[in-house]
Amino acid sequence: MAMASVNRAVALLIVMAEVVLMQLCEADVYKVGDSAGWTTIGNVDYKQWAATNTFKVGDIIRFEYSPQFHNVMRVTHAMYRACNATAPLATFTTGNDSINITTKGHHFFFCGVPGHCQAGQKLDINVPRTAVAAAPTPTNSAPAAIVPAPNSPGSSFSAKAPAGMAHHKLGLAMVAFAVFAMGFEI
Ligand SMILES: [Cu+2]
Repeated sequence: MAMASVNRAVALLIVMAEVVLMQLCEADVYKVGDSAGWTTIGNVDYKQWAATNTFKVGDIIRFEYSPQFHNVMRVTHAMYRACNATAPLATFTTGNDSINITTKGHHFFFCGVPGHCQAGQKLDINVPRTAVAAAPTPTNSAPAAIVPAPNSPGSSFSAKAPAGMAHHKLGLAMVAFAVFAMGFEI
């Protein structure tokens, strides 16, 4: 009888773990500017576009544009503010560029064609540092969550630590323990 309860608890735990994993791994693809794409035509408000989406680590940002007229440069915050295209961190020129978001924090892009960034063809993708998905949060936040992560060169705005991920795992462990304990009581 007790064994059956434990088995049921374990089955429940596996289902819950799968749900959490699905939430973590489900990557969305965002086409920058939606139907307008990556352009200077029509005064697309990329700030507004970014604000209406919720980005997370694992998402893909796709820039679609005519490579004759535009490009994509990944830049630092300082370069982004100044529209300084002299030393981008990366340059993309295919006209259909998919960029993987691998860290939390801000990711800055603009078009490197002279005048285009100034005209508003610039994009700030912000991945919130706090987990968006509702996860059981332990009341006593463990210091183990602080894990140093490598910064991308030249950018001081990339993620400092995958703290959300660590919290997630800690939360999952707590749920596992709770379910397991319940299983024994029943
Ligand atoms: Cu352009």
